[in-house]
Amino acid sequence: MSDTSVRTVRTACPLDCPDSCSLVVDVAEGKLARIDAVPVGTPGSNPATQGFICGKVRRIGQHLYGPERLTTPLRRVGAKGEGRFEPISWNTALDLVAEGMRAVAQTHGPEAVLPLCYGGSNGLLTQDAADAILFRRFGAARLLRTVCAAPSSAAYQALYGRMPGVAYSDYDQAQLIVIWGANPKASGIHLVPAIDAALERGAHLVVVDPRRTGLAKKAHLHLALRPGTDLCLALALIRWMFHEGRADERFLAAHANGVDELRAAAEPWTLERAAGECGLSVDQVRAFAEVYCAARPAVLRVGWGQERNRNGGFATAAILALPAVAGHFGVRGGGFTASTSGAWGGLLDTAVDEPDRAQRVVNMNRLGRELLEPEGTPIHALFVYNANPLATLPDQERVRRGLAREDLLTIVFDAVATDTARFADIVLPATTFLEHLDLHKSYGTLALQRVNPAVDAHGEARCNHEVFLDIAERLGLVTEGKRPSLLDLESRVVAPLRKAGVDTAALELDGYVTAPGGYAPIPFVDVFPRTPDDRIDLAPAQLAAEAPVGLYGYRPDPASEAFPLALISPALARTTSSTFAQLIEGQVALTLHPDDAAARGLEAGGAVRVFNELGEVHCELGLDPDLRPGVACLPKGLWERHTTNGNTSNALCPDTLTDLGGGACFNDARVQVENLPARAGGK
Ligand SMILES: Nc1nc2c(c(=O)[nH]1)NC1C(S)=C(S)[C@@H](COP(=O)(O)OP(=O)(O)OC[C@H]3O[C@@H](n4cnc5c(=O)[nH]c(N)nc54)[C@H](O)[C@@H]3O)O[C@H]1N2
Ligand SMILES: Nc1nc2c(c(=O)[nH]1)N[C@H]1C(S)=C(S)[C@@H](COP(=O)(O)OP(=O)(O)OC[C@H]3O[C@@H](n4cnc5c(=O)[nH]c(N)nc54)[C@H](O)[C@@H]3O)O[C@H]1N2
Ligand code: SF4
Ligand SMILES: [Mo]
Repeated sequence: MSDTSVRTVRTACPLDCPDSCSLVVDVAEGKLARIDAVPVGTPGSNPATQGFICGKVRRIGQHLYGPERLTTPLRRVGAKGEGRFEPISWNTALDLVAEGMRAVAQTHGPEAVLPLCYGGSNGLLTQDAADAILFRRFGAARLLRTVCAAPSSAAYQALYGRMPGVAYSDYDQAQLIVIWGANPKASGIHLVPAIDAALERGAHLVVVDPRRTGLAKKAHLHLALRPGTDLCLALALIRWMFHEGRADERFLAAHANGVDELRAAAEPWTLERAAGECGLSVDQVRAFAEVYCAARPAVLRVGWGQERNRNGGFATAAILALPAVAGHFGVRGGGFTASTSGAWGGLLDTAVDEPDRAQRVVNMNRLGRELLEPEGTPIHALFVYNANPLATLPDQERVRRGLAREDLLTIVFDAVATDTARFADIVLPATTFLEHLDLHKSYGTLALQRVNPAVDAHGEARCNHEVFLDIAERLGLVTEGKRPSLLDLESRVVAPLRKAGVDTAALELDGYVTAPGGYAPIPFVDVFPRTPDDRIDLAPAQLAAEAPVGLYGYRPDPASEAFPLALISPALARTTSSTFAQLIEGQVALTLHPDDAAARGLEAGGAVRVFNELGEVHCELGLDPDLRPGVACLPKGLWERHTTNGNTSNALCPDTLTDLGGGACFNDARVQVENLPARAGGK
């Protein structure tokens, strides 16, 4: 092959990652030859990219053309879960899916069909697009997409109406950076250079995380709190500021409602009480409070680690309240950064305007329970796309038992043969973002970009748009001539932006479009809360109504004598949730602090059993002195192959819900660890 056959395509990464890199792809004979960041200074590229991308996407060729890639539709021939399939044609597969859905609807009603999707593609044209046309017109049950970000979004929406926060590029202006419940070194790597630049200039860094992460090692102060106690820490800072005269009363009077309610909620949280609950020293908490008030500008990056527990919603709310109480807004580099996905003020939401009439609502965090002991219309058909529920949802053993139901019609539509796909009746091969058109709004920056198809679809893979509309046609839900194209949906998505005066022409020119307030707005200068009265609401009535134990109410640690260790499951640099995990060779170890291992007579490299009342995982043990004692760690997103008995951390995660938003409580898993008797391994 000669070099002249290589063409170059500009595109953007719509994976579930906050950074949304602008990419350049070299294509040879329709296949991926090379993928990398657009070089620094390339006109129109998302400035956050800064000329580099993560290793996962640089090696995405292994995912595109690896042995797990699905290339044809498949029909199950073995028992459920056994993973024996035969290839079938697309026509047969689509007929079978449509007939199956019709048959379930005739016998049990359309709400017995549950579409299940989450973060596989964050593109605006691969979810809430043609899928919404199909499932809403069909009358399927409605999925609450709560596995991630639900409690944070509820808090952010209620306090600030999701007002945009501080851009990555403004971190180098800050004198203090607080990284709270986030690990940008793995999960949003483009924030790291700005933090490094600020540190070089003499800025202070505080990290709040039960692990001594890479950034925590560089921090001036690392608060290795007990998981799930962030609410106590944030409220203690708030109380201290009010008591010590450090609260910015003028800013609060001008811009916030609910100040007295917040002050009252914080009142019980003295530094001593919070330190006790968080497992920190009083001096550490006081030092944090002092530096947080003294340094200006101060910026706080709130991640998702603090939300994945029973107190996650109010923890995020109290953290987001800190810059308001301290008066940190109004200067470049001052305030907070949270998800930017709602920062477009409703101008960029969905491609379709289809009423959702479903009465049956299913919280995805309870999938196992809903499949086995339903709280409404029983589910008889499950359509999985953009998700890998067996690997990613809580209470894995229940999910697996649910998927194993012989009477459940399961369709799995994915690019690779996931663990979930093994339980399918019909498997449909999907294209990846390098093979189809999409539109992507970043959730860490304020860039909207077009995702251009770069390489040929591998095998017979097809994109979500085409497949959902093909099924809809077979079910008589879309009539010929009324079938929208991808470009139709794209223009519907951007229409409200155009109407609001935003120039969207850049999308067609490989450029990015930014939100109405600009790419790097200064909060309280360029942008303001999007609440009904444009003020911060520190005591939102809707949150009070939803709260299980009152506004900013704290629920204690669920640990017991039998299960004393808190299991956390943070992100791996090598995966995006469960995506790309098939490329991790060998098994993955559970890590413990050396003291916790020694107390149990466990050794590094030994086979252990991690267990609680929900399930058990058999795997290898690793020692990690950077872990807070009392905390065990087994990363999220693993596949069955990564442990000896096929269970992952999700088998130990309860399907209880967060205080706000119905979110997942992954980090409320409490476990015990013991040596695995020699014969207990294997499955
Ligand atoms: N133990 C534990 N588990 C967790 C968490 C935790 O903290 N602890 N956190 C979780 C978090 S943060 C999240 S966001 C969830 C993610 O949960 P999921 O969304 O279930 O996980 P992903 O790995 O993102 O799965 C996406 C799947 O979609 C497929 N896909 C990608 N693009 C397309 C497409 O265009 N079409 C179709 N049809 N399929 C496509 C991918 O190949 C992949 O298999 O997992 C949660 N799971
Ligand atoms: N490489 C990579 N990048 C990703 C992902 C991935 O899987 N891999 N996932 C993407 C997705 S879906 C999401 S939602 C984001 C998540 O982005 P982040 O929230 O940055 O996710 P993590 O890297 O898991 O970092 C969370 C940190 O919180 C800590 N933590 C755990 N429990 C607590 C707690 O109770 N309190 C506090 N303060 N900290 C706690 C963990 O030790 C961990 O270091 O990242 C996205 N980016
Ligand atoms: S996963 Fe994140 S860091 Fe990697 S290319 Fe995509 S946007 Fe960039
Ligand atoms: Mo997530």
